[in-house]
Amino acid sequence: MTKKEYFPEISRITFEGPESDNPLSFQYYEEDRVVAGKTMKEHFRFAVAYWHSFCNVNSDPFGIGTRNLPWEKTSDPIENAKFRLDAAFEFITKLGTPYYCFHDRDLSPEGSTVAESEKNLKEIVSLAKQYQKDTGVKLLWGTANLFSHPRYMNGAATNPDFDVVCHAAAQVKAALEATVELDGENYVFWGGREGYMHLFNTMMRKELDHMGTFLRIARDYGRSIGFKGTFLIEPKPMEPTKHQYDFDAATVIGFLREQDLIDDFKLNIEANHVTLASHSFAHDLMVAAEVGLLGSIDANRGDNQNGWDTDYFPTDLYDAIEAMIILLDNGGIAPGGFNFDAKLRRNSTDLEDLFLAHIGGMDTFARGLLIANEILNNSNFNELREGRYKSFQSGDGKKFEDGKMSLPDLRDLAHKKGEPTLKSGKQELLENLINRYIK
Ligand code: XUL
Ligand code: CO
Repeated sequence: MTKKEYFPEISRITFEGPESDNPLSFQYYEEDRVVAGKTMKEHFRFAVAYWHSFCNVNSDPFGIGTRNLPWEKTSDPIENAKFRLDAAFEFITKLGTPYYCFHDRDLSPEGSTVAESEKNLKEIVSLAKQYQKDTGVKLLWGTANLFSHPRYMNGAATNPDFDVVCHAAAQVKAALEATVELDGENYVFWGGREGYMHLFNTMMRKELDHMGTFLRIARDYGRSIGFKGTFLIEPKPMEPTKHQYDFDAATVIGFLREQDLIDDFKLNIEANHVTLASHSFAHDLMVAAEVGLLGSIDANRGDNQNGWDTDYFPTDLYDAIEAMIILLDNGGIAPGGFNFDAKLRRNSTDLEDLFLAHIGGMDTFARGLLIANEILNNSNFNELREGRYKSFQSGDGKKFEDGKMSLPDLRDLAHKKGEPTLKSGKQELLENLINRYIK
């Protein structure tokens, strides 16, 4: 890509290694380097989030935007959408992520009717298809924005008004078609306003069933138009609602089982959403991975001093190591990936800041991967865990696991064996072990 219209000072970001002091280079992310049998590019399948990177002007509830978007050149929103696309592909190819992700309304503006919105989206999608072909950049996932428009103030699929549910369906139908047209590998549902603001003006059971019905018909339509990828639900406990139905990984897994969606849906785990639910990022990754439902990752982080979804770029090495230990054990993330659902701070106003932020995120995970791989290969990390359960490997413990023991059987064993000896959990040993590998 030789175009230099929007980021003229910046050329393709390359790997220069940890010794380099060039902030516009990768210190750890070396896309072709093979680690644990796969290139780094294949491990992460990094994606740029269209909304934060190309639409967000860094406004907050207390002030207007501070970020100048040079692609917002005219008063015609469709023309701007085309400039934005041009800028997006210039940025993505210079950064070198293989994927991007979008909401329908990030790509093209809402029209005054459903048909006009559909026409706008189709027009930009046909251009995006050409950009993808020219650059080799691919679509990790598409989604529909069912939370910004005032009509969704009481929810989308769970809105108490059926007319709103129909509008949500129209948007999902068009967004699914756009995703299929662009060969998207996944499709995301983030239920931003699928929840409640007050428990007693809400029929929670009815709304959950509506959500299940909505997701089943969306899945069926997606499959009918040739979508072969994974449908993903992105848990979040709250914000913008007081309570969001897709609270955390465990809640969503229960819902998918109850609603007969488990074969087509997996989870898109976002770090800052998990911490909002008072878990660690690693916790929800593990909850999803252990039942084969870890679909994709929205990479970002919260702030220990703030209780909201700050969407910082991920720079916490320790979190990245924990995540990569789980990812390596999981056999990777494909066909999902790592989408930077992260935004610049309001006072990050230089054009290069968008590059610096992504470079930091990619390097943090690449370094995390290298360290996690060392830990798994060269230490007794997994044996420490497995060893704690060795009493279930054979004999009566194994019989219990196999469901072949009754409560009285166990009582008799307890009586016979007497008081168990205390066995250390070795937590400090494990924590020290991880730190020893951070070099
Ligand atoms: C909001 C959020 C969304 C979803 C897609 O917190 O994470 O951007 O990722 O709708
Ligand atoms: Co997200």
